[in-house]
Amino acid sequence: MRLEVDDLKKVFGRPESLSDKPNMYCPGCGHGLAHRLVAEAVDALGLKDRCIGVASVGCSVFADDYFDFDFVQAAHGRAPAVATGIKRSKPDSIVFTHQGDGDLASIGAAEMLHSANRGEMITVIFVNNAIYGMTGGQMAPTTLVGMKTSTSKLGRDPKVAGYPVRVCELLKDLEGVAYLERVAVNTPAHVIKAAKAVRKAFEVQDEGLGFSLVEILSQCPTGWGRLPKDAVDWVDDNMVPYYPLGVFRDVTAKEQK
Ligand SMILES: Cc1ncc(C[n+]2csc(CCOP(=O)(O)OP(=O)(O)O)c2C)c(N)n1
Ligand code: SF4
Repeated sequence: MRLEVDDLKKVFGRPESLSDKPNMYCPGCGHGLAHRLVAEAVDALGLKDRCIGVASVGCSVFADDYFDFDFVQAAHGRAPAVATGIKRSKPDSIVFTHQGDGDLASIGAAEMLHSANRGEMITVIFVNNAIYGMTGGQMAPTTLVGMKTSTSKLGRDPKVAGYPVRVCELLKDLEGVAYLERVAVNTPAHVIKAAKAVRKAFEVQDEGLGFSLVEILSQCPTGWGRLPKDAVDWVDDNMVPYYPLGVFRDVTAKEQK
């Protein structure tokens, strides 16, 4: 059968909320996938006109360039504080931060913890790649025990550097938190689950239920010194066992983990 142009149906395209610009991430990086999932959720829920993003400092520092709605740039670690100010002054807006693990769990640990504890009506997209990607692959609070980085050449030693911080586990008992899930973007099946989690987090914010955070285990092939195809396996083999995937808190569900 011969197909005519009119027979062809578009089944995949750029979400409206993403700008028509190439991103600057390394091949195989998970940040771009996280952006796409946010854009898809915002479009699906019809939130684009009310959406305001807060970019942090790290490889995603140019996040504002990749979305087609308003964006603010926060200083390193301060994105939840900036998001709090925006949301409180514009309660009808939908506000989210996009933060790496160095940004969120190290210099920004206090902002993350207290905005969650206050139940700020914001959504945090937390991209955990277990390393400081932008600055050259230094050890982050989330770096795994034994993992080699440019500042832990022999592997992270917990006697010296402590243990990797599990953010979802840390936040799950705070009353202000409405939704917490850890997902990954290293396989198609994980991306599908991640898309649902991101959408749920935005729904929870739109319904005014409290603070929501989605932790996305993400590949950093460059920082890890691995090929993109090996980096996706590394997530399953090394990150998922220490950072289990799943819902940690969901005030809309009867049972919590
Ligand atoms: C106050 C301050 N301290 C340190 C830095 C340097 N710095 C820039 S990005 C970054 C870490 C980024 O790592 P992460 O948040 O994990 O994001 P990634 O690049 O891995 O996505 C650091 C320490 C800075 N910009 N400002
Ligand atoms: S260094 Fe890592 S986090 Fe940064 S863009 Fe490259 S792959 Fe992504």
